[in-house]
Amino acid sequence: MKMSFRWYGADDPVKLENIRQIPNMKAIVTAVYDVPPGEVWSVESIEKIKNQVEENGLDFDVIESVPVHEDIKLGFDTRDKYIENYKENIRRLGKAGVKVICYNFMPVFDWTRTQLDKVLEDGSTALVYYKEQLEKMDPLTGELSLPGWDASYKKEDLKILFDNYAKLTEEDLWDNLKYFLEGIIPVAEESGVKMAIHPDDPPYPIFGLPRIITCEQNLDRFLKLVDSEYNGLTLCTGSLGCASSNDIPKMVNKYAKQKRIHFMHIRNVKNFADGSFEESAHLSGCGSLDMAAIVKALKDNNYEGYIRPDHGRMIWGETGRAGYGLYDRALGATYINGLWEGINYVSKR
Ligand code: DNO
Repeated sequence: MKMSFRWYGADDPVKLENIRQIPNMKAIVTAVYDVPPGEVWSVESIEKIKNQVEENGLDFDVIESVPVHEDIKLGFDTRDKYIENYKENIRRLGKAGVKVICYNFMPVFDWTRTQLDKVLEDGSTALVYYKEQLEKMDPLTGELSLPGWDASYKKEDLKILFDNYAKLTEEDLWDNLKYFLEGIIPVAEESGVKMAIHPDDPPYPIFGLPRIITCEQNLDRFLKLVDSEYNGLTLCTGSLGCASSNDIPKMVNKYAKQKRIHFMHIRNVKNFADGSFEESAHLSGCGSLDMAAIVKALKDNNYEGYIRPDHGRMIWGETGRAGYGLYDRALGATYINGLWEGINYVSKR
């Protein structure tokens, strides 16, 4: 495995100089943030972030994300133009040495939470998703905003998008995903870049919008849409794990064995009976997931892809981008390193 860390570019309050001091930190996960979704990334912008990363002794290996334009998800006629742009981004990133691209196929919104600063018992704050709060949220106000979301939508755009999605079934979304993959995967193969879809978070439809990358059955279906090693997964333990029906160690074991996981997002989540959840510290005892079983499943299958500690709580008075502070994610990386070393040690005895 290769340990990595997400960095939001020069504006990120978390600095590369600090990230590089986390033990075993090897690679940076980042993106070009100066162009709207659907457009081609300039070679200059790609080179600029690559240089910043490499000047700090880290590898520029993983992109999260190259966003997929909504016209592709909706299957509009204009999609071919956006797919061409996407292919060009893959080519340019491959030339710059990128090994993995993470993306998602969630309509309109990326990962969703109902509160970003829930104070936990120990005084830290965390991202949470409470069913009760969700029911009171109106996505059409345009006031919802989370790190990673496309913040450019205006109220009017959202209304049009929602109307368009109202006409789209889950099967249509599958067809549109297949069409997209058939376009891009051959280019990914030629460019030596592994594509790694991120699961839907939470893994079920919300606000009436369809979501399909949600469970083992659907991941099986996804991998068959284009049966290439370059069509793979970002296995996000927290996104899939907030549905208690998903057996995460089993899924990690299965897809790692098939060599279809290229990127792991590792974090824990505390689930409640009504489907609500809180993002907890990484340690197994703090949430609902068995983190040792997850790391063991990777180790057992000689996982050689990337791992990044996922969302952290805000601790020690840190302020910044919710879920993406330095301290708790660094603790997460250290915990994952510890599990990896421990499991390795025991398995060799
Ligand atoms: C959340 C992230 C997601 C992820 C995208 C991939 O913190 O894991 O926003 O980057 O879904 O496209």
